[in-house]
Amino acid sequence: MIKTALLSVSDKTGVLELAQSLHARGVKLLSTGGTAKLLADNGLPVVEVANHTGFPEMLDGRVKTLHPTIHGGLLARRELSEHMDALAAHGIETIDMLVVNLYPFEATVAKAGCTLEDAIENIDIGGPAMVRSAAKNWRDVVVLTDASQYASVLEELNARGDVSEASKFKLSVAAFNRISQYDGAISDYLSSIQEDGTRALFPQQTNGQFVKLQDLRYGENPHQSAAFYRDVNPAPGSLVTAVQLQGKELSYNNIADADAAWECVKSFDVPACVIVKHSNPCGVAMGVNALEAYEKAFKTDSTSAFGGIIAFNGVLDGVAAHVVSKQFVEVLIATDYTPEALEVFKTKSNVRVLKIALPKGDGIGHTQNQMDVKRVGSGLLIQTADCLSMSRADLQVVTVKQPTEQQLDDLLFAWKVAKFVKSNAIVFCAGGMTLGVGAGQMSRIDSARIASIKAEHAGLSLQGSAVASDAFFPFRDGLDVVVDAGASCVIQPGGSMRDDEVIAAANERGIVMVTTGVRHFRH
Ligand code: 93A
Repeated sequence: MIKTALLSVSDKTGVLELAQSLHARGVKLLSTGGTAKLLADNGLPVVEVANHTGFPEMLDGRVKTLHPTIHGGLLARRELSEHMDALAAHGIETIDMLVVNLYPFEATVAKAGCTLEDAIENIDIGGPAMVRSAAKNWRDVVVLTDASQYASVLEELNARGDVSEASKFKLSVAAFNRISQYDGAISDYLSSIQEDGTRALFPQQTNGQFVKLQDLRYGENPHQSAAFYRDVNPAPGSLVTAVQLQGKELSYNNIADADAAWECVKSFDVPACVIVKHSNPCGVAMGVNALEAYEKAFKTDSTSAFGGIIAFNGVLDGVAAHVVSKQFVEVLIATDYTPEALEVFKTKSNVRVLKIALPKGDGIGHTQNQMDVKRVGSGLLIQTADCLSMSRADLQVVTVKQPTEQQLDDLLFAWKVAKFVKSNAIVFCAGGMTLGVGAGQMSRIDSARIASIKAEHAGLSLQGSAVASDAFFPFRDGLDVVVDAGASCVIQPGGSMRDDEVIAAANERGIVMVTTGVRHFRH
């Protein structure tokens, strides 16, 4: 039975409605300054913690609830007579429900210009102390640490007059998770403050704040166990925000490939389609609509597209869905589907259909501000995500021959795709579609050979095509391979010791070469 509840929240969302329902059930309300004021202003009878403990809030509110009357009331085990006798001896009442959300530390330090003093003042001490007391004593105390929990607890109270043991345990676990997250954020922030007072991009320690989304059936291979986690605060428009509308459970490889496809397709600001196999794009194209983009992307490498992951950066309509459904597809991603499109895939119940909203704002671009993490032995490599994009103004023409408008468009398209292809990457393109993709080879010349062989197998002409190389050509041999195959222009970072030799070769072969000054290794 819940007789007394203590409410102390920084984020006041939903707390008034919760308090009203508790009051209607005859629950006595205790509360701290700001929360008490809100409840009292709305006509609820509420006892201020200061009156309850007989001790005023002090030190600018730093000491509000840190009092034996509060912690005794939360920690006493109701079934132990010694505990209850101790409470009685000191005139302490039990507190059966605790509703707390903490000073907004994370939001404060996320603000530009946050000073160390701002951050420190937003470290909640009394809130986490109460949460820990209540969560430790979970059999006797219901602990709510997030507004999203109010509705289900009220529902349970209304239905059965009490909160079940299972729910109380879950809430306790959620409470300790929240405290660990909170402390993690504090320790990450403080560890990032450098000697000169500025904040390092990478903290001295990292508490890897992730939330488990699901266990996976297995990992990359069936003998490996696996699970899927998301960041506590996922970037808008990232894969973890996807809603699965139908189909089998996503596998480890599905998720990895879906991420590669989605990140690539998201980087286009016109209708585009990306088909991924084994984390490499095997077909990428732009079109007037989803259908045209898909048909062009499929043409690049229809063999590899079998069983692929297909992503669109817009809504998939019935016509396009009908054409896509003719191929074997593992995962389909779009920003949305028309009812006709969904109808098409209903009959193919194995196809995993995902819907992901593009991030608001410009709506395009690589997921920003994400850290890229790679496990090495017992260590961790962390880097900022490769989210650099390139425009015409960034390009430098290094050959005698100057590019046409069409060639510049093709080169920028090829460059955009190359960024998402495993190194060494060589990508032939023309007319807004890939013609041949050479990925993941240990030598650039082999990637070039593979890309041209694949175009030939697909029956695509490379005459006049544009080629992107994700890093510089160390020798002229790789360049000769792509020009022999028909390329008329090349985009590459430049910066090789033998740039002169490579540029001379481009001039000798009569092609256009532009350099970007940046490379896009991807491993
Ligand atoms: O300053 S504190 O660390 N010291 C306390 O004793 C204390 N008790 C509750 N912060 C404390 N709180 C926090 O106050 C709660 O966690 C909550 O976030 C906030 C609610 O304050 P108010 O009701 O005055 O708006």
